[in-house]
Parts: sequence; structure tokens; C-alpha cells
Amino acid sequence: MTLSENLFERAKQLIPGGVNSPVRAFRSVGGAPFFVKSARGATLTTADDRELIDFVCTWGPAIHGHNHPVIKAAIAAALENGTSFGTPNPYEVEMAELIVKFFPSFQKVRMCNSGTEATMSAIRLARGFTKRDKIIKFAGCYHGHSDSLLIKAGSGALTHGNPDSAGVPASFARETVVLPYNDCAALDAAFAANPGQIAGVIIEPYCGNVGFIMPDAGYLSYLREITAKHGTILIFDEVMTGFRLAPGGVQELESITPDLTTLGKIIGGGLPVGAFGGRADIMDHLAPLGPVYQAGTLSGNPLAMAAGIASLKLLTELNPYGRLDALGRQLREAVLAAAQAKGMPVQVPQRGSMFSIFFTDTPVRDYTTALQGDAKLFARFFHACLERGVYFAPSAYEAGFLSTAHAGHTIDRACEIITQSLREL
Ligand code: KE4
Repeated sequence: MTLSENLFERAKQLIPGGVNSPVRAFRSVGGAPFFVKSARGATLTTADDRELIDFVCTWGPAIHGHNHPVIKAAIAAALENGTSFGTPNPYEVEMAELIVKFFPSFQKVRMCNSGTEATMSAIRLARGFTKRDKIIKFAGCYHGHSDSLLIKAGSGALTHGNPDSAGVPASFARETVVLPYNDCAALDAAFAANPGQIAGVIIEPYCGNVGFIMPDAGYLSYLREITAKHGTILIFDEVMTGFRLAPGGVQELESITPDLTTLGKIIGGGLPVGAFGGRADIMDHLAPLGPVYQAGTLSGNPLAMAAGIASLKLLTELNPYGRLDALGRQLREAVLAAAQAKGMPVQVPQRGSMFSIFFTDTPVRDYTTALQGDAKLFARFFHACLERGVYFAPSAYEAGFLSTAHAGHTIDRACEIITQSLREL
């Protein structure tokens, strides 16, 4: 028995499924998860000393690679002064100023501890501000695990075949209208059927939780137009895409100004952080100024803030986005070439350092077409790569991520392994 196998057996005795987050359990790709004891750059080292080239990047935060010395030093320096004060601290102010600098749509921002908290709070704020109850989300988009949003959700919920989680009261689910992504007619119909009732629309402007899916030209501007027309709050969930695809996220790439935005992952530099923000007239409805309550013991935690500030400052210093896109294109070309050499249908949507691999000949543009991908073939591909030292997300419905640490020999080696794996599938 390997150390990972032993750890997994022990974990399963005490932790449901042996994991603290379902998608880690390998249930949709088969086999048992490995346990990681350390990570550095683009590499994970398992409990059994296997080195893996990592295309999950802890689900997005590790844009500079794992355990970056600058981020590590920032955490160590903050640690000298303590771990948590439960009072305002200087780091929170610096983080707020950095976020507002990168995201012009942010007039005010509130820190929290996860992407789930950020989206849950943004939805509550939209409801409190508009005094309406209904929200719109999109099939396959995943916004964390708060009740109103676990309806036709992506990521682990979709991976495990329960996009509509048990335990969500029907009364809650009724207030969530689920629409197909990339469908303007569906938006028209939903607003016509619920006049003056839609508090907010929450969307992953580029989807990263049903695989990686980008919007049709004009879709996001139509969404902005129709929400403004109906006094509905437009929430861009950029927990994954914020600072990942551009300093100012998708809203910078697409020149769209949402009313609220949620952030997470990269802004924590690998420590637990979430944030939400946007129009001041909406944000000022939050306690202690207004009637919408939201709070958190560790919100603005000094260690997490220090790590996130270091991560964001590194992005400013390095401006890695062109290089990350080149890495993404290199990986995309390798997959396309190897699959085409076998006459294997494959789609590899990619933008910057985000991508996914769908085994289908149908272009993937929403939840329905994503599900047409051959998940069984993906599982075989996943294990063929893992055996050779490349780790993709253990699900056909996740995005892959690259970091600046993948450059050079690492991406070349990974492309060789991917090519070999596809050839021998
Ligand atoms: P967290 O609560 O997991 O920090 O963030 C929830 C969330 C919100 N919005 C978007 C767009 C997200 O991608 C996420 C979380 N992403 C998943 C990966 N697809 C987290 C991995 C996991 O659930 O273990």
C-alpha cells in the first residue's frame, strides 16, 4: 500500500469521501486521489515522492506557481506580528486600494474568506438593494455552495451528477431562475415572465466550471443592457477569472462594467480569501452602514491579505499575461495536433492561462454541448497523463490553469507527455 493509499483509507474513516472538497475525490475519473506533501513552482510532490506537473494550480490561485518565494516571504513577515487580530489592520486597506485600482467597477469592496461567501453576500446585497427576491444564474456556472446558487451548478456538483443539491428547500430553489448560457432569447423570456422581480443576475463571464466556455460575441453586452433596463443588479463572478486573464479580469477584456463583482483565489495568494464589491450606492447597504448583514471572523486576515498583496504586486511587476497566453496556446496546439493525428474529435477552448479539453466534435458553448463531451474518454486521458507525470483537474467539467512557473522545459515536457498519452489512448 502506498502512503497516499494509506492516508486515503484513514481519511475515509473520518472525512466524508476522504476529502474536504468533493471534486478532489477522483470519483468521476475513477481511481483514488494522491495526497500532496509539498508544492513548488509548477510541480506537486506526492506523499510517495512522485513529482507531477500541475495544471490545477490549486484551482486557480497559484498563477505564480506554488510556494513562490516572494509570497512566502510576505506571509513570514506578517506572521512575525501575529495571525489574526479581529480588528481592522493596515493590510486590509492596502488590499482594498489594490483591488479598486485594478477594477474600475469597484467603488467599494468588502473582504471575506471564500468565493462562496463572496457570491452568497453579493446575492443577498442585490436582494436587499432592490427589495426583489428572484435571481438568475446560468446552467453549468458554479458560484460556490450557498443554497440559492446550488441549482444546476457546475464544478464538483456537476461532476458528481448532483447539480441540484439535496438540502436546498424548494422555496429557495423557486427564487433561482436557471437559464442557458449564451442565449439572449432566454434572457428576454425570463425578464418578460418575471417583470420587476429579478434582483440580480450572477454569471461567470467566462465559464470555468463546466469546462472553459467563452461567451458569443455580444452576449455579455446584451446581458449588461437588459439588466440595466430592468433595474437588475449584474454580478460578474470573477472568483476564477479575476487577475487570471487580465489584471482587471474579463470585465477589462470585454469592456463591460457590472454592478457588483466577486473575487477570490488569486487575491489570497493561496490563503483563504474572497471579496465582493462594485457600486458604492449598493455596497453602502451593507452593515454597519445599511440593512444588509454580512460578516466574518477572519475577513481581512493579515496573513491572507499579505499573501494576496504580494501576489497582486507580482502581477503588476511581471505583467505575465502575454507569456501565459503563449503557454496556453502551446498546450492547445499540442493537444489538437495529437488528437487530430488520431482522428480523435477534440475541442480545446483556451484564453490566456485557462483552457479545457472536451472530447467532442461539437463546439462547446453551453452546459448542453459541454455534456456531449466524452467524459469516459476524458477519464482515460486523465489517467494516461497522470501515470506519466501530468495532473489535470480530475473532472471533465473543470478548467485547467497554467502559471508563470510552467514556462520553458516544464511546458515542453508536459506537451510531450500529453502527446504520448493521446497517441496511446
Ligand atoms: P470557494 O468557496 O471554493 O472559494 O469559491 C467558490 C467559487 C465561486 N465562483 C467561481 C467562479 C468558482 O470557480 C468557485 C470555486 N471553484 C472551484 C473549482 N472549479 C473550487 C474547487 C473546489 O470546489 O474544490
